[in-house]
Amino acid sequence: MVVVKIAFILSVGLVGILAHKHQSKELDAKYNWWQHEVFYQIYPRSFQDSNGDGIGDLQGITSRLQYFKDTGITSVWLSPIYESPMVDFGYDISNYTNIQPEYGTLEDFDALIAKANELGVKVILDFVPNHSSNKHPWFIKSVAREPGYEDFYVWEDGILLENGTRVPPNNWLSVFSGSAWMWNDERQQYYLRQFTYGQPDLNYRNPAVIKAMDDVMLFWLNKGIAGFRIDAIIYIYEDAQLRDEPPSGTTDDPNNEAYLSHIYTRNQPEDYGLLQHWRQLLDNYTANHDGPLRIMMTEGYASVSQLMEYYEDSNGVQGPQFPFNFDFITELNANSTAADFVFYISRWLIYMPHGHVANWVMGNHDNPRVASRFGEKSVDAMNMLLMTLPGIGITYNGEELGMTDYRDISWSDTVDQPACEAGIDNYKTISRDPERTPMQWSSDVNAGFSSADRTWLPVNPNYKELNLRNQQQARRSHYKIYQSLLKLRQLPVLKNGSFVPEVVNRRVFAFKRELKNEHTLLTIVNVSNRTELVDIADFIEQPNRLSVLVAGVDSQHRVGDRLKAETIELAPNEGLVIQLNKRK
Ligand SMILES: *[C@@H]1O[C@H](CO)[C@@H](O)[C@H](O)[C@H]1NC(C)=O
Ligand SMILES: *[C@@H]1O[C@H](CO)[C@@H](O)[C@H](O)[C@H]1NC(C)=O
Ligand SMILES: *[C@@H]1O[C@H](CO)[C@@H](O)[C@H](O)[C@H]1NC(C)=O
Ligand SMILES: *[C@@H]1O[C@H](CO)[C@@H](O)[C@H](O)[C@H]1NC(C)=O
Ligand SMILES: *[C@@H]1O[C@H](CO)[C@@H](O)[C@H](O)[C@H]1NC(C)=O
Ligand SMILES: *[C@@H]1O[C@H](CO)[C@@H](O)[C@H](O)[C@H]1NC(C)=O
Ligand SMILES: CC(=O)N[C@H]1CO[C@H](CO)[C@@H](O)[C@@H]1O
Ligand SMILES: CC(=O)N[C@H]1CO[C@H](CO)[C@@H](O)[C@@H]1O
Repeated sequence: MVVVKIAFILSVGLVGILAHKHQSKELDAKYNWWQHEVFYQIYPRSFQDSNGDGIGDLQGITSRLQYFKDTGITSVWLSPIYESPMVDFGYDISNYTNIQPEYGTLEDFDALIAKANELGVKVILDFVPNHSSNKHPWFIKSVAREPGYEDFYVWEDGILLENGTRVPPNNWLSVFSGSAWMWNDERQQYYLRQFTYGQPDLNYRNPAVIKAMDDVMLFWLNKGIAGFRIDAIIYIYEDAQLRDEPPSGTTDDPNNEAYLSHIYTRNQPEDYGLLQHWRQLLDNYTANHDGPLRIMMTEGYASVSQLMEYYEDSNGVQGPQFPFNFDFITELNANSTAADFVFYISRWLIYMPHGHVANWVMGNHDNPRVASRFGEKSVDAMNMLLMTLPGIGITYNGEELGMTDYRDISWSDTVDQPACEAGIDNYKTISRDPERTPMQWSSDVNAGFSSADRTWLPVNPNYKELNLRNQQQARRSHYKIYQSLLKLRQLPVLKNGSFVPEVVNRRVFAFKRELKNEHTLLTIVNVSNRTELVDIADFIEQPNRLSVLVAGVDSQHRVGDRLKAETIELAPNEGLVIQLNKRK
């Protein structure tokens, strides 16, 4: 038996520069509310349509807020709802302080916040600072060199060759293929765009841009949100000297972004400084207003050491409360061994600077769903991990039901921009549409999502069986297990307990959560497709009575069952949460 034992003593509750001066419960609730939250990601376009146009909207979300209260979710984050030409479904913004008309109005947003407050649900908004839409008035004014806006974007003359041809200033590539520089005839200059031509990069070396974006943040803070999820943070700054990037050696296609090693266009040191500035803005806002600590979480696919710098830099300057941990998406999959799981889970906890809080992202709108990545049988086990690991859990809408990707969307129904650009022969493997199909509420028409004849993306045909209402009525279901796990999270041992993992064998791993004077909890997962009989007596160390707290839908075990540490039988893909009752 391989025994890896690492104890992490979590100082949850002591975190937060403002918090530890104060002791009272109220202040703890104000400053530390987020440290053990489950944040639920709503993809607004697919959540609930209220007006029958086939597209989800704000009134739809408001009408479903009770669902969160019933489920035990107290925080949600919304993908972009701002005015946008929708080339990239809202990640191309033409007005940062207005609502996309098909989603509703600012009044609808106020109503959403009012209802959410009433139900005790906090709302986090997506913030997309890396670029605006080319339809944004700022860009139009910048093209026209209107005073004050000349340098809102990154403009360059490029290089005039001897034969009279003009070429971009350097070799930087767009994430979506080709040069990152786009010629603008009117201004007679190139602008930088790391994504589509319709998404020009804002120039954060211009203080006026920073001021404008601060104002955007304050606008939404004043509407009562609890913070921001910051999109694509690694792309914000580029090298000021515009140096060429070296070839990466991984592909021969000079138009493919992977052709270059992105040392001058991603993860630049200035990115951290901007986040620290926003952190100060949010902390200042909290200090001067009632309500909870306004928080910030960041999206950035980067190395673990780069991500840790976001929590705080080497001088201890604080950045976002947490950078998303995507290891369950990028490092682990259906082929991972028990050791892989323990390794990646532990890695985050080992690297994380002292006094910070871990987080676990199980899915999002850019990646295949859990059921499709790990297998449908693994849904409950993955939710058990999400809920019993130390720190914060992040759930993408539909994962509480074990929704699956709808991979068979036809070419004519495909709307995801990169998939459309890939063409009819290649779209299926890269399309993000399969994980963005409408929420499956019931077996009613369009899964209860919309009354339209046609929805913006087709509903997954498996909705007749796989839907919330069925799962609420069933005796056992993914949803009910998810709900019971949320209840379990109230236990002090899951809030504050230490974390001790163990690789039981190649296919089974477990971890204990321990806290003085509390019963220890143990989560155990079989990551293989065969039945396992394991002996964890050594891991438990002392004589204990083992009783099942949570079991999966297909499990032979029932809640309350007693187990013997020497002979725990786990079905393929099975996970269990077990309570260890100390024998007196
Ligand atoms: C964005 O929309 C709001 C509300 O309609 C409007 O008042 C504001 O002027 C717009 N901002 C810009 C930069 O166009
Ligand atoms: C000028 O030179 C560049 C680089 O050698 C070449 O790509 C381009 O086609 C030339 N333009 C003309 C008009 O000859
Ligand atoms: C926050 O407040 C501090 C002190 O009151 C001030 O120095 C700082 O500039 C403020 N930062 C922001 C981003 O508002
Ligand atoms: C898992 O392994 C199988 C067999 O080697 C392979 O076909 C499949 O692509 C792998 N899946 C992942 C997600 O790596
Ligand atoms: C967790 O620890 C913090 C700080 O040590 C403490 O204030 C809090 O009461 C503890 N919570 C529980 C549920 O034990
Ligand atoms: C389990 O997975 C292995 C390797 O992927 C495969 O060869 C085997 O057929 C599977 N067994 C079952 C019972 O599904
Ligand atoms: C990580 C990443 O690329 N995030 C977003 C950045 O902006 C582009 C363009 O809008 C989006 O497609 C990405 O999802
Ligand atoms: C939770 C988990 O990782 N389950 C895995 C169990 O084994 C099967 C088959 O190898 C995988 O598909 C699951 O992902």
